[in-house]
Amino acid sequence: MNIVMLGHNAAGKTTYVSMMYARMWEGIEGFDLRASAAKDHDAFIAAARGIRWGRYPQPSDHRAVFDLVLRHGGRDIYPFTWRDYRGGALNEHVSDSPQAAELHEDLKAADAILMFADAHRLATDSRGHREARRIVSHVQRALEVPRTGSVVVLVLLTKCDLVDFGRPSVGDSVTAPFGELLNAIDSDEQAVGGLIPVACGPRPLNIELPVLLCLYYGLMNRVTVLQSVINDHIRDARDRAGRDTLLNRWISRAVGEESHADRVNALWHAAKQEYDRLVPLLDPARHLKRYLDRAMGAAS
Ligand SMILES: Nc1nc2c(ncn2[C@@H]2O[C@H](COP(=O)(O)OP(=O)(O)OP(=O)(O)O)[C@@H](O)[C@H]2O)c(=O)[nH]1
Ligand SMILES: [Mg+2]
Repeated sequence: MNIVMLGHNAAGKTTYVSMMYARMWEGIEGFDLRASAAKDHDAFIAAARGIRWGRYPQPSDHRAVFDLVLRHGGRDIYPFTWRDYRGGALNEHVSDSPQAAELHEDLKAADAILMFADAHRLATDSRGHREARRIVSHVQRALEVPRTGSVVVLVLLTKCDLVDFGRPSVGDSVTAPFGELLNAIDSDEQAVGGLIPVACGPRPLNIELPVLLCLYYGLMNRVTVLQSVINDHIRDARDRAGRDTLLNRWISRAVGEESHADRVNALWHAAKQEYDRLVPLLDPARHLKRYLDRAMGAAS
């Protein structure tokens, strides 16, 4: 699964991924995350420790790609890749910035897109709205490309600890730039999306919800693909079994070709292999759904 974060300079991307990793590394409801590279793990944990004391990371100067794995009950179940862009890439043109071109390609290939928008800036500065519209147009362009699977699009409203949502019209002002995109996602059968307020720092809010939502949909996509491959193998095996005759076995052996019976065996074997990949995902997917239902019920 490919998860891509995008958002303007200082929107809070690097802060979020560090806090998210540290929270998930500690574990939640039997799930935890591990980074494949020890240096990524150490950097996330050190950054998160600082953020909890109010010391935030430096602006990113390059695109970073992290290989992570979701674990359940201490076992690796679902590897995924997480991409952090430097905010500056959003203002550059695809024709003269390799990073802007890379961002566009990554968005088209993403299974989940996390859009970061600084809620405090949206509530207090009109530049925040222009920036949000630019992110929206990047994502809209990527969603126009035909896809084979589904995509999750979440808007993370960052720095909510700095915003007083009780003040009149603040909520509308913060969410307005995303309304049209979220309506389009609602009517798109291949996309799911929504807005999630988050805060990182001494009083964190909704740190694990975005990542677990993405991983749930990724996991369910994988389950659907595996089920469909297994069904195809079983259907082909039954079809071939209907054509298996003694004559076909003799002739195939005589000319050194695969008989219908050999093919049936190979298809059952392939179906069994896919089934062995599918089974370890089912229990975690059910657990994750139960957790998310509860978390979203509590948040609404
Ligand atoms: N109060 C508050 N400040 C935050 C929060 N998250 C991030 N910040 C502030 O926002 C600044 C930028 O955060 P980063 O995570 O570096 O932003 P980024 O999106 O990675 O920025 P670039 O790397 O420049 O693209 C931090 O230095 C903090 O000052 C938050 O939840 N609450
Ligand atoms: Mg950064």
